[in-house]
Amino acid sequence: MAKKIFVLGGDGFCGWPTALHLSELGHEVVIIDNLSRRRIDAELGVHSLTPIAMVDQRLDAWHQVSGRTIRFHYLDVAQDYARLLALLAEERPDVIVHFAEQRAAPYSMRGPAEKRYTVNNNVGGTHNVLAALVACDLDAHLVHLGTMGVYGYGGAGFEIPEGYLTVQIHDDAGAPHDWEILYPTRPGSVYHMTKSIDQLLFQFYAQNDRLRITDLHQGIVWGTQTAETRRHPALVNRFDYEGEYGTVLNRFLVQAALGHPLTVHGTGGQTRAFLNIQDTVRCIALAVAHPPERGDRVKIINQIAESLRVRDLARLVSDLTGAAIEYLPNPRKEAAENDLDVSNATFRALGLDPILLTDGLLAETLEISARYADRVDQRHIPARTAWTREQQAALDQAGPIETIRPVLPGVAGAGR
Ligand code: NAD
Ligand code: USQ
Repeated sequence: MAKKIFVLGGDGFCGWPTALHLSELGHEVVIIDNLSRRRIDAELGVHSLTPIAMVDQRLDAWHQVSGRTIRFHYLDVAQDYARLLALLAEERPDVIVHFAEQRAAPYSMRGPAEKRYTVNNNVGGTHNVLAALVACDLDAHLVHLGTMGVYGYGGAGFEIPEGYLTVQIHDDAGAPHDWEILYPTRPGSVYHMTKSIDQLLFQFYAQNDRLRITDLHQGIVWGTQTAETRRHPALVNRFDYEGEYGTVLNRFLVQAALGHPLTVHGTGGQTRAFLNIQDTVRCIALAVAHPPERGDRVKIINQIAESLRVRDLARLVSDLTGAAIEYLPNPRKEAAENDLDVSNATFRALGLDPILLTDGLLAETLEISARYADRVDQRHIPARTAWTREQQAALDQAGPIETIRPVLPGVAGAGR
């Protein structure tokens, strides 16, 4: 059934292809975004690897290729509560997909200004949405993008469940009681901490106001294009490659295309969960189609395809391209080695057959990396933000990494 869907943060890396996919499925999509991500690029002096069009050009191109209309509202969900409330009250969407947060862990650790911005923006924005839903008595399904990082990547020898953990407590008389609690959070950055706080906000509003909420604990998204963004050059998705917003696999692919050594932090023993962007949009469509009932607890779903160690990822990319691998001082405070076994039972049961790294799409992302290699500013490749003063000193001493050699000779941009 076609629904009216607000996509908060619909100009971003996950939000844009999701808005297109939901529109393609026949839903009425309205994007809400304050374009802060584009402004942060300007602040950092970088831009997306891919040349992303302005919002109105994107929407025109979508109308041209699909005949469908997506509307756009320029609005800051964290700062402009009154307009958010008015818009919800007037439009009364069936679903709100909420991507509108500052999502880079390194950016959130740059300094007090970025820490405060990340907390105020993410927690304030999420709470505004919840308060507004109650204020205008709107029973919309809120689908929020959370993160695997709330679990803390613990390798305790068991599969991390989907959001809840059954624990046994003994009362004063010694009798055991089973309790289901939110899985204890252990965020590793200010950004990840905001997602932990979001979880508590959701728990409260689901319990107190019977809001229908799905929280998707997503792993690291890789790739850039989806079936819809491939349909016109002006629909191309953004691609972050630099040290603040670039995520590890996409960074490795760009580095390989440039002949830059792959920047492994520490031993590369960190295990993380990964998901292709095409599966992000599929999962969100599945979550939209399967809302919780009013009065249900928050539905928490892990949105991941597979787990890998960073050094194995580097080896995979190196085997494919011949790229050199460089082990660097780790700028982050994180376990040097961890296991990560995560359940993705819900999406699998709903029919998701996730794309794996071995399925051939790495080559497409590599091709895009090579095609736009001219646009890379190599000064922005190294990670420059450390988690602690001591790590910052070590990082500053390490200096810039030199480019070693081209690995894709003959491809435009290789070897710069
Ligand atoms: P992104 O930065 O590309 O997109 C976020 C969008 O939200 C941007 O367009 C930005 O302008 C907008 N936005 C931010 N604050 C806003 C505000 N106050 N009001 C209105 N718009 C605002 O990030 P992304 O990679 O698309 O991530 C989207 C969501 O998915 C985030 O919540 C992130 O935490 C989560 N997530 C992302 C990944 C990943 O690998 N990219 C993985 C797991 C979870
Ligand atoms: N890493 C490297 N080399 C690099 C970049 C990163 O070794 O050049 C390492 C990091 O130290 C870390 C791992 O790779 O151990 C992942 O880093 P990342 O930057 O790819 O991902 P992260 O900071 O965890 O954040 C990203 C998204 C965030 C999302 C999260 C999902 O930016 O929005 O919430 O992935 S998850 O990691 O599953 O929590």
